[in-house]
Amino acid sequence: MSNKSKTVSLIGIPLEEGSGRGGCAMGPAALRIAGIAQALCDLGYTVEDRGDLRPAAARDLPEMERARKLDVVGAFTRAIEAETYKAASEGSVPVLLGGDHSLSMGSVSGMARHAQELDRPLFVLWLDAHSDFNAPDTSPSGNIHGMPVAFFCGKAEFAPILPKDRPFVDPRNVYQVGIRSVDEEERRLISDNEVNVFDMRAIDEDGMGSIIKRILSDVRAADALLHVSLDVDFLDPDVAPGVGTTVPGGATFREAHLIMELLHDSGLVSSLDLVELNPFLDDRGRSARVMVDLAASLFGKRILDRPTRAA
Ligand code: 6HN
Ligand code: MN
Ligand code: MN
Ligand code: MN
Repeated sequence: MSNKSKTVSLIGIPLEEGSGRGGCAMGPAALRIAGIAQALCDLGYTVEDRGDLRPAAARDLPEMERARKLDVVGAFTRAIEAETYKAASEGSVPVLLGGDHSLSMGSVSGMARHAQELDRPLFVLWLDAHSDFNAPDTSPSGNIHGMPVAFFCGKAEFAPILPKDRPFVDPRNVYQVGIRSVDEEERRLISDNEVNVFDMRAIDEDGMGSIIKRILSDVRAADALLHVSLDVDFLDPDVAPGVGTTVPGGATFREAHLIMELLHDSGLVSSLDLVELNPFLDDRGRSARVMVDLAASLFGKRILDRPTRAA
């Protein structure tokens, strides 16, 4: 992504039905007001804002008690999968402006389809307080934003949302960083499926830089595309309070920026989700601005120029 002649496609996802509360639907507007387009423009990219997706609820998808608002989330998943796939196929970097985390069911699935066509694997870097690996039958809440990773790995049973021939992501190619809240059943699922989890203790012990460099060398060795999914609650609530599922003990401002700086230098990132921002809970736009600033670092904003080293 160090090629500054690249096009970035902003795709607004005013989706909050996966989160069980109101507010995330205002996320795309807040990220735009916080200056996401200008920040990327200033770095030399061609920025194309594709507006907001607003699909009608899918009538073929039933309301499931353990997967609330499946008709809305499923309709979004279909629209997001198609739009993300299209933007990536056209050679641009899709940036999803969320919207709750159920949007990643679509964005990651769309990137998996794109990667399959290139005959390359898709790796996912999941920056979150939560593993989001519940299935309808394990979820304590029934909120689909706790299930996207299980969905795109083909491990969660829903009514059929995407066509059967769509590829899943290998859970062993999913790297989760920042984790500090995992439900009882979910704990067993992530370990049975061999998801790579770096919890907050691992970060405390080994340091963020060395963990991210290890992950990036795996991605490079596999010649994979890398999708990055950034949940606001990855950050410590003191840094970013504008989210419905705050968990204490999260990443610091600098830890998060270091990840983005290393990701940029790696040149490996193909696509990005900015999710779970709830402007109704934010403190005068602070969390929206932090998310935009992190995106800018991922796209090449830096403190000082330095010789690029292999990550
Ligand atoms: N997120 N594990 C909890 C649940 O309801 O499944 C919380 C999920 C949070 C989801 O923050 O994107
Ligand atoms: Mn760059
Ligand atoms: Mn999440
Ligand atoms: Mn979360």
